Amino acid sequence: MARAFIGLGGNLGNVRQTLGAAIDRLAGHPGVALVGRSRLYRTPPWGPVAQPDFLNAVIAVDTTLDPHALLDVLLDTERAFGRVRDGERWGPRTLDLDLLVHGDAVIHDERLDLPHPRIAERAFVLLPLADLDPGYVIRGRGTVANLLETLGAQGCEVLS
Ligand code: PH2
Ligand code: MG
Ligand code: MG
Repeated sequence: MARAFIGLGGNLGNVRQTLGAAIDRLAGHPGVALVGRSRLYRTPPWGPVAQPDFLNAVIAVDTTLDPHALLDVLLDTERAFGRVRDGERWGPRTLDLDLLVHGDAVIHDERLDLPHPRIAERAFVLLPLADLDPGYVIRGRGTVANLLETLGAQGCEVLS
């Protein structure tokens, strides 16, 4: 059994509803137990693409699935909620589920980079992660709380 953190985001359609339904679907998987759920944040788009604001959240799960099997469940869930992967990288989407951390797993292959390489630069990940586990140490970078203190909120605000 491993504790995993999953980032959720979206900026097309009724995102609040989509994120809630995606969490319910993931929690219903026999290999996944929902342990915690952050507040919801409205976040300015990060990256090179001009696009609407995102809603972002993070959930903590305990899972018997290995990282690649959990990734498959996340990709299935994205498809179930209308995600099409023909758009531009980092462009707008109905639902994005990112595996951020899976126990102690360190993986760099064509499908997975674990821990997720950009956690420490993104307030839209760190803020919801801090709701769940502010003392969590991002390998080689420090705790979530300390990283946030340096980075600031980058315009992200709590919705719920
Ligand atoms: N996801 C991206 C690109 N930019 N910006 C915000 N605020 N939130 C996201 O989830 C996000 C983004 C690609 O996955
Ligand atoms: Mg993403
Ligand atoms: Mg993604």
